[in-house]
Amino acid sequence: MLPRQLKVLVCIVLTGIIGLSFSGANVSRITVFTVTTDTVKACGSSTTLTTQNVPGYSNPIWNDGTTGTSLTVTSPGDYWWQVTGTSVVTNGDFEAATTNSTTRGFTSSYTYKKATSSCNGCCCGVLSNEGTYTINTDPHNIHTNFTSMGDHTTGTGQMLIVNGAATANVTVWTQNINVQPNTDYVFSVWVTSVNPQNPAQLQFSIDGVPLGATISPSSNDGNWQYFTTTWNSGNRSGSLPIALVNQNIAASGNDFAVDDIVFAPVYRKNIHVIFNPIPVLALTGPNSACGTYDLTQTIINYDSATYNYVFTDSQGHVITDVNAGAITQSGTYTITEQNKVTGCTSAPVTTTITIKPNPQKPGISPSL
Ligand SMILES: [Ca+2]
Ligand SMILES: [Ca+2]
Repeated sequence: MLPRQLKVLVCIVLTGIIGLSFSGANVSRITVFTVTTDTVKACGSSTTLTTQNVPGYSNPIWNDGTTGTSLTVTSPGDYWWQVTGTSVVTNGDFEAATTNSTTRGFTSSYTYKKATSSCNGCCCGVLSNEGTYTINTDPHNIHTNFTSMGDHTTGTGQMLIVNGAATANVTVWTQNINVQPNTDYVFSVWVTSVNPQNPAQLQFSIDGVPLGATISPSSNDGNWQYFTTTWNSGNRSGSLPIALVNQNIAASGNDFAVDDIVFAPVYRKNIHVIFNPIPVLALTGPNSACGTYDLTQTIINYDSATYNYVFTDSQGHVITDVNAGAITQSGTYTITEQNKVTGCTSAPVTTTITIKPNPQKPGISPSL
């Protein structure tokens, strides 16, 4: 049999090991310099969580998809916020020069068509054939059956416009990027159909490996939709190809536009929220006493082992000595109680104390 003290020590050590392994599971999912899970201990049933400033990172987003620097939560449990670093994609907004394949910044298995080129025998413009793409400010400029609309970046900028091929697994857009090890990245893109038939079915891929769910914009042309997935680099580093691959094999329709491709490191903080109850303080009263009064006597279920009590008089002065005989003046006194472990404090409660003078001893009256 282990002595009791040793049992307690073993329990503490085991608890520590379990705690460390839980934290370690989180570390693998987050950026190398994010190594902690914050625990927030709140009083009551609601608290507001706030993000930290992380230099070089912006656009905070929470686990429920809301954005902004704060989130009010009303349930205990696990939450996270995330900020995004600088995108490492070149020309992800397609605003750079387009006729130069170097400044275009990406390659494609589709055939590039210069938007201003002629297309002999084409029905509808330079993008009449499946498996072709260009970069332009309006899909209607390069295919008469494509909807006229603006880009996502500014509404007047350029976008990647694609007439999808009737072959699966064709790379629409790919670019080599440098990744850091053990870092979470967000890979995101804005996509819209430019023709309502057979919307595209795109997929993110990294180093040839498909990633995340299929990206399928609605058939509502010009409705830019956001698609995103995250990826942890693990032990990978250096240059890797990231890509958008089309899985739709429909020849009819399957026409889409892409804009604002982002691949950026993300910083995520996990937050574990615990709610502790707010103490409810109840007082007796009004009370009266002869000569002096002990303020602790007015507290129902007085428990100095669990709570710290703060007593103030009607002028707001804190009374440090409240035990027997402390109160000699009539008045309204205010008391709060604070749980010593959780730090949660009750609402202040007031009580009125009336101090009566002690009766004079018979025989010493000056009138006698
Ligand atoms: Ca753009
Ligand atoms: Ca098509």
